Amino acid sequence: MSCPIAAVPLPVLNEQELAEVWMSSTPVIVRRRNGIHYALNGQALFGVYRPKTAHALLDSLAYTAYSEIVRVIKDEGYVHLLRMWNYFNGINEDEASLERYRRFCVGRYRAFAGSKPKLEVMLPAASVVGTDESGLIVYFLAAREAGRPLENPRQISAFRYPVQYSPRSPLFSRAMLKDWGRRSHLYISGTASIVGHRTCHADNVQEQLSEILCNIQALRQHATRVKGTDFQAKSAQALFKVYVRHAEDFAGICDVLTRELGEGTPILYLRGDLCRRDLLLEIEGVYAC
Ligand code: 3EB
Repeated sequence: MSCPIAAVPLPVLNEQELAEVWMSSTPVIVRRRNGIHYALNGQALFGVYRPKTAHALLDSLAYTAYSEIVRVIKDEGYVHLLRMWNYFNGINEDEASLERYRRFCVGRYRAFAGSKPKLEVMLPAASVVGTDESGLIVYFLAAREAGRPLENPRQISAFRYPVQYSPRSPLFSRAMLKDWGRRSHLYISGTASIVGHRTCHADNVQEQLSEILCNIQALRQHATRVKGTDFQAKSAQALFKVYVRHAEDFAGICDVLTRELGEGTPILYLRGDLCRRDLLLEIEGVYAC
């Protein structure tokens, strides 16, 4: 069976097409179950979920997605979710009087709260991005052995946000630290211009970008402190994905990021919508050292 592919319908803004590839240095087994196409290698399980039907409200689709994912990783013995990527259309549009992002949060909460009583200590890092094409797609990385979720000292944990953002809290952690033997990875969630729980610089994309870089810097510092591994080191490798709401902001963002992160750092730019209407961009990444 061929390896799982997550075809995410977000336009690439880079001049040269880039693809994200998760590779294993040990042999991989590929399986398909419950709408999930997945690969496992003894340490990690990478999976892609697509719903069989789209005829349901998004909370119900998200509930089913997360329930099926949790069932598969438990059956396979890769119970620790490290990182989730979630993409669906109409993220800021109302569906039966509730914004679809909030419906997504409600469904995810119901699935997680049902399977994880002490969820605050084991939530995966995550990204949620809006597409133009219809449909839900979730891809994820899970492991046999737990990682360590991290919160951002500059931000209120999303699972403690006030109720104004969603009737059920967004269940994700700001980052996930994971040891893979000799190497450690730091998975950074989709990071926005949010300090405390509030959006900052609602109408200024360059200021949002600076705030995001501060948030990511704070996470790296925090990870270095708790782990003793230097994610600040020059030798740490990094990869980023940038979601941009307005394609016309791409050039200005690209200029600054190339300068800040260095010419050699791979950055994939995608056109997508974000969880709050006032968010103009979000950045996620992986550090390895
Ligand atoms: C935020 O910090 C911005 O609901 O899983 C970023 C990453 C955001 C993940 C999620 C939401 C999620 O609240 C939005």
